[in-house]
Amino acid sequence: MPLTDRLFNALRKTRTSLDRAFQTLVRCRISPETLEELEELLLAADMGFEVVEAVNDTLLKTRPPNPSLAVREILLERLSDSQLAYELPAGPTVMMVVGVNGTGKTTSVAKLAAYYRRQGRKVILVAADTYRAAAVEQLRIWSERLKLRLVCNEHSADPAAVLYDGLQAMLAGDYDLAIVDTAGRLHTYDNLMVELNKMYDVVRKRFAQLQISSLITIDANLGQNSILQASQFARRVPLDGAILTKFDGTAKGGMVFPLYRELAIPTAFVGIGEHLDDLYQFDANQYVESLFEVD
Ligand SMILES: Nc1nc2c(ncn2[C@@H]2O[C@H](COP(=O)(O)OP(=O)(O)OP(=O)(O)O)[C@@H](O)[C@H]2O)c(=O)[nH]1
Ligand SMILES: [Mg+2]
Repeated sequence: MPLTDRLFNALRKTRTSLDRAFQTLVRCRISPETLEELEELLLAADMGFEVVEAVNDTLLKTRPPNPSLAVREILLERLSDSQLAYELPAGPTVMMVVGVNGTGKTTSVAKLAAYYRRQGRKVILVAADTYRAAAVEQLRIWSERLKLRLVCNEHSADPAAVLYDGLQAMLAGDYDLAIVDTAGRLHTYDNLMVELNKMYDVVRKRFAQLQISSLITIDANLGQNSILQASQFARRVPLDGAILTKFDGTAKGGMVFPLYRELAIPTAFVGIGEHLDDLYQFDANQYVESLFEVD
């Protein structure tokens, strides 16, 4: 099944309940009371207060005959700033994948490797999660499946040292994209955040010729707390985009909006399953369409 169809399926729950709310609005007059159902649904889908306020204001002010169309436009407009779209730098690049524990970093690293290899990039993987032996093993299995070079060092507890080795190997070989798996960390653990900074310093100071691009993985099921976590990460390290993981099986498909509007983090990819090709490159138009087209 094409990825767009699978995104459409993943958003089914959100879409059908939104549609029900729009039907109510068409049947009854648009008023603060009748808007309540729609408001609750938008919040339950994690679209955030900014979206809810804009929807309320516009619908109350203009009372459009087709509220669904009006809301579709509001949502599209909110994602249309192309300056904020994610793009991987063209030259030799270090892609850091960071995020809270269990949000899908290692799986996403493998999916990204497959994705960018298809785009013609020469990919090398770096296993910089030195906390768990199983973490390196997990990425090794993916690297073998993908037939990609993996740099790891089971004997070093310092992820910055592993990263250094990985980037040396990148420059020595014919690679132009190093994808780095990092350990899961909570933004509240200061020493782990300092460690992450140290990794960025390795790239900036020792490999100044390489570009850095960082993606944060966010589990779509975790709700508003993820926004707080992402904002804390963003204060400590540069974030260029988000991978919303576990979109399959969630009714919370709206995180894209607060991430973009409140934190200026564009959604770069959406994870829709556990397999290598279950990675959808985010497209705002397709995404908004998927929230509205009624099946
Ligand atoms: N359904 C679904 N499962 C996913 C997706 N992405 C990751 N997973 C699953 O989520 C679990 C955790 O994924 P990992 O990639 O190990 O997460 P992690 O962030 O590397 O975890 P730590 O290294 O422990 O912090 C695994 O069982 C994955 O198969 C997704 O898009 N959809
Ligand atoms: Mg991991």
